[in-house]
Amino acid sequence: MGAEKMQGKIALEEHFSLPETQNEMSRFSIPGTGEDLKKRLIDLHDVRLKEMDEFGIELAIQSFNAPGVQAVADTQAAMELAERANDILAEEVAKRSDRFAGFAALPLQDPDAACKELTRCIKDLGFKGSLINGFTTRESAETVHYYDQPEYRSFWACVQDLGMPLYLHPRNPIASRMQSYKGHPWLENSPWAFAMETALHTLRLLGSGIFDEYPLVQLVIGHLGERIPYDLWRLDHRIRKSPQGLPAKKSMREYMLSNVHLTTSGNFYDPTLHLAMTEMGADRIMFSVDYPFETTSDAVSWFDKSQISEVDKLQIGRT
Ligand code: GRE
Ligand code: ZN
Repeated sequence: MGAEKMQGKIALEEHFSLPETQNEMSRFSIPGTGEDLKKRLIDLHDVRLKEMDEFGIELAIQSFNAPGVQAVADTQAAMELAERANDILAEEVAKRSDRFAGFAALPLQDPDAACKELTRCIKDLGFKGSLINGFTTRESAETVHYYDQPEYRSFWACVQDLGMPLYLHPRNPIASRMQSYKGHPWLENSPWAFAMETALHTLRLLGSGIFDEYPLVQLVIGHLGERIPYDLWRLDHRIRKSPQGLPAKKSMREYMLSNVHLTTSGNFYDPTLHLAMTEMGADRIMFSVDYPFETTSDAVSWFDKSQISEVDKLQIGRT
């Protein structure tokens, strides 16, 4: 039997913010905990690190809060915010590079600028990849740019050349597409809307043929796959019967098994993990918390005791 408390875990959907990007998140916080959440988002070296020590997380890859740079309509402002967030993160990570690493925030309002910033973050700042908060807004708050659009092909070439993963993180649909949630605010944000939006974006990417063109690109999606593993069989089953001009050469399952990894962020439940492992294999699943939107205690007290083999636990938790 392995130790009950696993040491040396690595987590990779962990968030920080800057003071100027905190307001957009206040509506997500649980009433009464807003100020604490804000403090936790700014802090790296105090409570965050103490909890990592307490719960056996050796390394946590940090990323800029959602929707962050993706929601900045002005391209120049988005470029400046990304650069600032990445510089500050690099500075903080450098203080404890044994415990923290960084994912780049990228101004996808301009695909070339995003490639330049990603190159800088990986080559000069030592970041481990990027984390993108869903589609990008550009010019006006009501625009939506998904990365299967042709203007992003050069960006995907850049991601492949640099050889580092891209984490596709949730955001809400834009206001004009939230009609279906009207009167049901409990379904907005993290309970449901985040996953629907992120699953749709992921499936758009898989179906668009981007991974035929750039087969080495590795996407990461959180929350044990944003519901996709559960429906993977049905997706391919129905698409096969009615492909409707699908550009991609392979099945969704094939892309999931060659181009996508999942994390356990905010989804701390054995049956869901078992299903994800059955569909994806333990080597495509990685432990994460989603700090500070989730508690380290909830994530770890579940994961350390989850009913999986010690080999799988090590694979998912660290290797
Ligand atoms: C997240 O970034 O993961 C997040 C939010 C807001 C609420 C929940 C959540 O930004 O997981
Ligand atoms: Zn998150």
